[in-house]
Amino acid sequence: STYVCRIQIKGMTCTSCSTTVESALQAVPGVLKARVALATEEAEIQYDPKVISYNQLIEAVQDTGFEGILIS
Ligand code: 9UX
Repeated sequence: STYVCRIQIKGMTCTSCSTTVESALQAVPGVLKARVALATEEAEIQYDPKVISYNQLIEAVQDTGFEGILIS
């Protein structure tokens, strides 16, 4: 089974920023799909909760240098 979560991302100012975060999330084991929208400052991530937790997803966002906040 898979879960979907959203993470608010602060500090992105250009599409290169959002692509950086999106690519980083897509490379994380357990992530099936990740989209990052610059306009809404949100990531939507489909993931396998047996492999990764949403706290670890937020950490993956923080590792790119942007601030990630769980919203749902
Ligand atoms: Mo361009 Mo986004 O330097 O930080 S990648 S603004």
